[in-house]
Amino acid sequence: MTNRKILSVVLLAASALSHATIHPSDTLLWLRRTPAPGTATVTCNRTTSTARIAADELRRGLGADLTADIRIGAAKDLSSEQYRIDIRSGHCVIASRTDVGALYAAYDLLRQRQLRLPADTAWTSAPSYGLRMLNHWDNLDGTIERGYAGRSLWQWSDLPGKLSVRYEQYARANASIGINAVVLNNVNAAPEMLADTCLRKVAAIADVMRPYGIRVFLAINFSSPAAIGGLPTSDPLDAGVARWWRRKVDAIYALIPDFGGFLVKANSEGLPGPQDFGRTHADGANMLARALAPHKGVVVWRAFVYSPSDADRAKQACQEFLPLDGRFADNVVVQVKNGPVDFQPREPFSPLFGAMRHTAVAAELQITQEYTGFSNHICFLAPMWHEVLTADTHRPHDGCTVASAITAMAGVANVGDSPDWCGNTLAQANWYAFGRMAWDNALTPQQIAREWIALTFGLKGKDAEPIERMMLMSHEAVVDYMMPMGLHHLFAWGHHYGPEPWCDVPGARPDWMPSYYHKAAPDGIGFDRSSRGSNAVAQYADTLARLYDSPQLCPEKYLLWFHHMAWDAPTASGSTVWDALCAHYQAGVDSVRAMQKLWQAVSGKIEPDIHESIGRHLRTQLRDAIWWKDGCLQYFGTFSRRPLPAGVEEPMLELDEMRRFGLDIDNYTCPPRGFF
Ligand code: GCW
Repeated sequence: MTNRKILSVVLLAASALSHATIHPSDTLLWLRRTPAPGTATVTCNRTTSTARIAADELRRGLGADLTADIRIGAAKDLSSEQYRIDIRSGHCVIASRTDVGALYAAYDLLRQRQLRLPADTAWTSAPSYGLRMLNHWDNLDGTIERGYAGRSLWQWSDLPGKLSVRYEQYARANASIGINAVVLNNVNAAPEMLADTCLRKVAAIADVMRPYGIRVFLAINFSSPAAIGGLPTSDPLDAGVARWWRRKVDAIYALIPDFGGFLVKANSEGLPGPQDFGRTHADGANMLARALAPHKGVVVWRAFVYSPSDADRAKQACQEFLPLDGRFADNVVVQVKNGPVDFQPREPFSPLFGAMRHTAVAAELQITQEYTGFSNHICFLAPMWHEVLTADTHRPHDGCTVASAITAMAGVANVGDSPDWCGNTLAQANWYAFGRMAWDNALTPQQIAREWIALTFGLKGKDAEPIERMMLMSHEAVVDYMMPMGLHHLFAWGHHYGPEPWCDVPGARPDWMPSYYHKAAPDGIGFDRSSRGSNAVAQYADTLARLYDSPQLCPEKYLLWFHHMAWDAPTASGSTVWDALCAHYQAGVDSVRAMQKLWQAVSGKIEPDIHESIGRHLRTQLRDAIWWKDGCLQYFGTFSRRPLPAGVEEPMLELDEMRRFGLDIDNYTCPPRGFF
């Protein structure tokens, strides 16, 4: 049998094992391993619902060998969400200023107990950021934009009368990792979200979230005054428009006294915004901020903007937002995606971090795997986020990281109504990691992976090692088989799953075409953002601009992001650009095989149906990794006209065959039948 045929048999067998049952413990996420119920003695000096939840969690989860005393309000020296835990006397004392501080302490204590902390310990913990928020891209019709775990959690037609049990489970999971805000709906927002009937439904969800310390936000459509208010305009400087928003906001707070505020996507991808009326982002944001300020609400204004006209999309957010630095109201936070383009498998950090010095800035990360293989591929995202958070912006001086330049973290949720919440068990780790990093930005991916594996599978030390290694290598694997060396946006049109670097849709926006980004041609590959090209490098601090500007000094992982390189140009590793590119694609495929072996090594140590199900995901991932490698290398090979170097496997599929199914969204989960 040829290679292709052997793989074909394996993969067809794999796809025959479709849809196994979900393990019941999956629904409990990382909270599944609490010991015997009702055994611990816990006292608490408050009776609010939040305090009661904290005490009940400890009663259920602590075990009989420890008693606990929760003292809320005593610790005046602590900040509002901070807590102190002291178990040195063999009796546990939890001190906090607020009841939500005690709730976070309870979850932390349970986590530490499962991780087997030393018995004589005391520690204090406070969040790195005050706003730790999930953004749902959920629509009112129950669909989720870029969601890969079923339909929306929010059962709009049942609300406000009927509450799904999942709402409270969701609130609990979030609180257990410190998430304190959720935006319920898609940033591509329907104006109807603000209709009175909808707001009553939102209020019912907010009532469930409140005891868990979670404030509800809504994404709004900027033209709501005209769309649902009957006004002739939505111009933010129009007095009638400002009045309409004030009344709307007052009405929301009458229903939801702790409402968080608005998330706004404006003048981006066809959505309305202040620029439609000749106004700036600051004009728009500040008008909303004035309406929210009396209630202590905030406006989270997204910086994800790009227009079809500009020569380099990566530069546009800075061009639009930097001139407005310092002009946003105090209760406005500008939310910036981690990279300058769009949640690609790897991007350098957005130069807005560190540059917006007089504006509150949030980092927006994507937990849902729009660009990293959906919930089909195993890709632990903590290493990518860590890379961004620890990047040195050199602004205002060396050593100032992205983590220190931001005041909030937002994550685009990967949660849906599927029984395992996220599409597969391993994808739950990304939700967990986001919360943990937003609480403590000094945590490393390894620490988070260890915690999560222990909490989820009950495995530690040597037993946990294969899973830990698999998780920690998975992001780099995805980068290697999809878009190594700084390549980006090679995705198939529309669905963003498989490769389509050859995509050419007549009449489409150039910046929606992969060729805009990879610029592959007989003379080489990559986007020239150096000082000889679009000069996007100049948006970074001088130290970085100099580094990125030089093809010799630029880190290889960003080489083709910043440079158009000749195919034969040498790279830092000594090989040519073409050979290095081929080696990365092959390494991606090899890494997935290595991940399969690591996963095999824990068979028998975790629930069989979960093991089986992740095994299937990995087989799909291997198939897709080969699809990516073969598609990209063969296509780029039409320009490089160079052979595959030694060690790189021959392609399994002809380029023409791949071109045929590249657009076929229905086939993307098994592209294509009879492929191998
Ligand atoms: O990455 C792109 C997605 C869009 C999304 C947009 C955004 C919600 O493909 O689906 O729209 O980003 O972040 O606004």
